[in-house]
Amino acid sequence: MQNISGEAGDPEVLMDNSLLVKSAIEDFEEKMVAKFVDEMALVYIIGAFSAGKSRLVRELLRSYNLAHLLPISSQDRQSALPLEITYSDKACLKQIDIKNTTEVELKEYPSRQAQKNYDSQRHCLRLEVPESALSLGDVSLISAEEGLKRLVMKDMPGWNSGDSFVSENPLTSGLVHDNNLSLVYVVRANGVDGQDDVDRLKAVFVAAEDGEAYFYNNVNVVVVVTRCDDVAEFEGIRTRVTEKMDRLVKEAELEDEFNLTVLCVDFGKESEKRDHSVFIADFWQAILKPIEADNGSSRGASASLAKQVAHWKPEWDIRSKLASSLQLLRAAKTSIEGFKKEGEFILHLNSTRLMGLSVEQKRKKIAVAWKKQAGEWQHSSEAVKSLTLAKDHPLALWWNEHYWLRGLSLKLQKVDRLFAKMEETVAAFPEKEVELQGFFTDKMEIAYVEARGSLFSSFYWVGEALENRLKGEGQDKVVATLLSLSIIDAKYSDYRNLFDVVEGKK
Ligand SMILES: Nc1nc2c(ncn2[C@@H]2O[C@H](COP(=O)(O)OP(=O)(O)O)[C@@H](O)[C@H]2O)c(=O)[nH]1
Ligand SMILES: [Mg+2]
Repeated sequence: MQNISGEAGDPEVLMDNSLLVKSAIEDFEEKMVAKFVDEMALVYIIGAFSAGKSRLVRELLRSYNLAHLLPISSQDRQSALPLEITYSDKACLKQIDIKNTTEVELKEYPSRQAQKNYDSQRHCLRLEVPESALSLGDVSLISAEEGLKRLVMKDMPGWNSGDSFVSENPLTSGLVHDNNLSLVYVVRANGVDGQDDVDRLKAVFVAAEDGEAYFYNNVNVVVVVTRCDDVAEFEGIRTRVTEKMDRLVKEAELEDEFNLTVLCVDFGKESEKRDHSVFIADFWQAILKPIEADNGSSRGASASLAKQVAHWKPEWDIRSKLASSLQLLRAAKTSIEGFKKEGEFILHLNSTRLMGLSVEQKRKKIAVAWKKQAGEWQHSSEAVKSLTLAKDHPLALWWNEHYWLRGLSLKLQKVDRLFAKMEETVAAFPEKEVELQGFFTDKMEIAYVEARGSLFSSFYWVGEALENRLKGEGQDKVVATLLSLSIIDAKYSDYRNLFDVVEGKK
């Protein structure tokens, strides 16, 4: 999955600032990614027993090395309970009691014998995998609910080829859901021309036409023809499947709302571990077709993340706090620039003009002249504190602790200290005759250079860059820019520190 930090496995050694920023961004992403809503898009995988349904699931998920959690695919009838496959960050297999909505985590895929102890109407297995194709982003399905949606594929127990379809209701007999994204029909190459599955398919199409089985945007059917061991036959098989489907669809009067993809594949022997990456990519694309338009630009983890950020509740809007932060930085800049003018800390005052005054009067006069030059400086701690984000804000760690306010308060504290030092120095202005400019240069120069250097560091330029770039921008862009700049800034300052250490400056 693509993420903003985008550098999992980066061989480069990360240093302090980078580690802080990186961990804070990961924390942010974790908080954002977890926002899946309950609404799901369903895709049933149907077909006769031994057509290759479970094998299809195994092949789709093979790269995750979860062999022990995957449905058993063999010549024997294996599946008794329906298996749901859906998205989660972490792989796991659960057995769900639909009625009680309870679930138990399983260590391995249960044998058919073990599955038989449970009623297939009431129980199902659910495999959760970090396959990004199963995470749909914030697409709109049937409700207007906002949030990330998951795709759920259901590997249904197969039927015996040749059995006629007796049940009147394809919904209760597990051929189609009442609310579908797409339907996957798996058939062996040598069964394509047979009549075995015709009644069931037709029942599905009729239910779709009636509206009993709802499909988002057209009835999208993906036919997976397995055991197609001769590439030369692909074209012919595709044509025959298409003609057959067209005929059934026409009989169900569904032809205007029908969308078909036929994929031919030979999975081969399991032990061969063939590469099916092209087939897999085609497969995901085919079942996601109904939400393609909605999806196009918004799919992918970072795109959906942007969409979520753009829809944050008003209390989470960081833009005004950001603007206040930048204002503080600007005030610090103005103060530092006024602090020393034309090379002097107390311009427009010299020893001659202090002659004849008592020490209190001298100090008072210096204080007034200095305030006039440098302006008022409010100690920064209260102002920074007021910019803290609430603990439940997804960016809280990044903003409050690891980067933004940390950087801001470090800079501002230097200015605080500089002003405090100046006040002390003025208050300690000596009774005896001293040359005014020389006295202040002596006492203040080092602190001043340090505060100035510290303020005008990479963090300051991040603020400057933001100021120019983010006027009137949406929050998603603001957050994305902030996070990317923080990565660059952290890296830069780490290298800078390292360089200083090597150069002996630290
Ligand atoms: N050679 C070959 N074997 C396949 C193919 N598809 C499925 N099989 C095998 O056919 C058997 C039945 O498949 P399975 O997935 O269990 O069928 P299901 O009943 O539809 O779930 C298993 O041994 C699979 O490995 C294929 O394309 N080529
Ligand atoms: Mg199976």
